[in-house]
Amino acid sequence: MLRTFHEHKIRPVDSLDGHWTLSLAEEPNAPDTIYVPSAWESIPGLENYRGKGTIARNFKLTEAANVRLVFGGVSHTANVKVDGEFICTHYDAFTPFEAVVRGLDAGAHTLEVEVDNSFGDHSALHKENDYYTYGGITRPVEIQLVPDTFIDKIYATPRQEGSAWSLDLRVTVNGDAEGELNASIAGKTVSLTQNDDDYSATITGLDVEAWTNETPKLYDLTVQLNIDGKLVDDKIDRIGFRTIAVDGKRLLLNGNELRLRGYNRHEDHPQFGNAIPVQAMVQDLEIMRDLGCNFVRTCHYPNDMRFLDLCDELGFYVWEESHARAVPFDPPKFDEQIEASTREMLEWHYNRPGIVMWGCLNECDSKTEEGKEVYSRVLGQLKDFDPSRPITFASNRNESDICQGLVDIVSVNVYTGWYHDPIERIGPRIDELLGWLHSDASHGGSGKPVIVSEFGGGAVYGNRQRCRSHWSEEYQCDVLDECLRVYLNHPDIVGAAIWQFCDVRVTETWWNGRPRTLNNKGTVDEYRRPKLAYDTVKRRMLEAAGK
Ligand code: ADA
Repeated sequence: MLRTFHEHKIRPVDSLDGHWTLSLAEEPNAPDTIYVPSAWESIPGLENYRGKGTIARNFKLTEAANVRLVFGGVSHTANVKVDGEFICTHYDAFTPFEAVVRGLDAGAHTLEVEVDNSFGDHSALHKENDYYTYGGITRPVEIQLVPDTFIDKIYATPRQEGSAWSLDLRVTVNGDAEGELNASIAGKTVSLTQNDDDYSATITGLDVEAWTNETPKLYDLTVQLNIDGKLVDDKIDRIGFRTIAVDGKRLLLNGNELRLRGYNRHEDHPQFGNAIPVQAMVQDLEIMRDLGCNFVRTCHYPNDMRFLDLCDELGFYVWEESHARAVPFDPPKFDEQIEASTREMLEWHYNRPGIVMWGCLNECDSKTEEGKEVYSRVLGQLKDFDPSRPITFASNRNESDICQGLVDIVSVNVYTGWYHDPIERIGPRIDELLGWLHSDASHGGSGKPVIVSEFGGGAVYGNRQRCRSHWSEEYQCDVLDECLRVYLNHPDIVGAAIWQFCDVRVTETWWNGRPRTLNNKGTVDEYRRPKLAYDTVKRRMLEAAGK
């Protein structure tokens, strides 16, 4: 299943997860089957495979039908063919996509996905980096049978009106037939009005409980499509009623001050690559909850839809960002690929209450006029699509950043105590940076809320040293203790996200400065074994939460 709940009661849906055939262009001795979803690096012998492969299976239709194939994620490029005919291509491991094939006959059909995880000019966002680009169909796949005209996307935006709530709805359909749409939630049903490109309605006077991290109450929203008086299609999503707003230097959730405490988390696991099973996702969130966190940043790309669902269910505030970590802006495919990653994230993840801000372009060029043009474009894309959420990006350009006028929330990655300066400078350094930010010199950042979006230090699991040197668990503990003491209690900082939740694999080119070819800044190691810092982080987080 693509989600943690059923999205349809009327539309027939089947999972295509399971064993598919595998053939790898440059590895003729590879096994001839692979489980979907998985990363091919988890197959013995393929730990370092980078290149092309074809992953295929058959599916059967009992009668002629229109088929909608939905891929949660293919890493990183997919060319989809049905019965040998090219259907669509998609780039980027981290956004879902669909392939619609109309009028397929009854009987058996082949589905082939040519997958490519190679680097080069064809890939501006997936490249050698401080995290790993795996290969394969790494998220679930579904087959859905759809009528000629079917429900495509639902965009639901909650609004608070005193003690009651309302919900603005926009629904798109795929197909030409004139239909009638209705939507139901929390005991109310409305008909939607047809506009040029979509359908819309506002459901008012909803007597619902607000969504917060302590009361993560979700309500089923059901949209149904009737054509010629006959019910032909449906789609269900889950809505949490909450608002998120910026008020001067503060962040407000449902009108109340919100402070964020948590982690940056990569989708990475030594056994599963980026194809993390749902039970392991749950455990990651349970660990973060135990640590006293309420916040997770999906660095540096959109996450698996099931992980976002779990955040909604368990009550985690999420910063989700489109895919880009410290990439240059001039590769031939950059403009097209960053636009698509950003648009697809917004289209597929819009309704999640957990997501309280959108981000983009982590640690890119935010200090030149050319760079600013790109920031302005991508941040503008986020804001135009969704004015209901604040926007941000994580900057490492310090006092030379010129893009802080473009965001609602200023976010800074600060590694005092690790890459530069001793631990004693953690407090003074953030105050220097805030001093600059709230002055005229900051190009428009003054007076905005601030998140320290990355900080921390590396520790190799098991490396205990009484001399507390770099890479020891003791040193990491000292850095995090001081960072959390300062950042969690600072009146001008609304959020702090430790870099990072767990140790993660990096590409081979990053071996220098990355012992074990892992980024070792996790509070838990790659197998989620707690390091010495675990209890320190927990104490500081719980203190800050008043627990
Ligand atoms: C940056 C970057 C992270 C990671 C981190 C580090 O801030 O955003 O992806 O590379 O540094 O570990 O140095």
